[in-house]
Amino acid sequence: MGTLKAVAILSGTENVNGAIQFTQQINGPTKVFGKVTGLRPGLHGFHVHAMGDTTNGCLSTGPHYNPLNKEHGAPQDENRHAGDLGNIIAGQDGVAELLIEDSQIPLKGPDSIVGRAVVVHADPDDLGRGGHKLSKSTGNAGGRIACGVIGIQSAV
Ligand SMILES: [Cu+2]
Ligand SMILES: [Zn+2]
Repeated sequence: MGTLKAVAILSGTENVNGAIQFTQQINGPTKVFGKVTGLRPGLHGFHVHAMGDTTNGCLSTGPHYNPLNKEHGAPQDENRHAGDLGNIIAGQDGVAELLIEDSQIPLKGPDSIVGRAVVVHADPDDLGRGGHKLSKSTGNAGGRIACGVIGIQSAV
């Protein structure tokens, strides 16, 4: 049994940068870990978006990855986009270190996230609960301040 590995190098506006690693044991949950720098302190929406296309910056990564055609939600919700990974939290130094484990973002198979993109947002994701007209589609997380395409790192 091997471990699948993928990586996304984030870049964007306002000097936001980061590197996010993904690992998955065959048929297990995916671990997502890494660091994003240059953020405003506080919460920032963090998602897998559908396209691995940065032709027009983070805008061309499309909507939240949603192979099951659900509504936007929190990572622990039944009704959520597969790409809904919640928020990352930056400290006063503007650095967010994250460690997420999630079962809806495999690195292999028909719903694989490889070739799609990770996006960090300007604002907090309201997890579908904010009552805003965008809550059920994007969590009203504001602009896309950094993104990176998820690529295969190794599959041993
Ligand atoms: Cu997003
Ligand atoms: Zn979503």
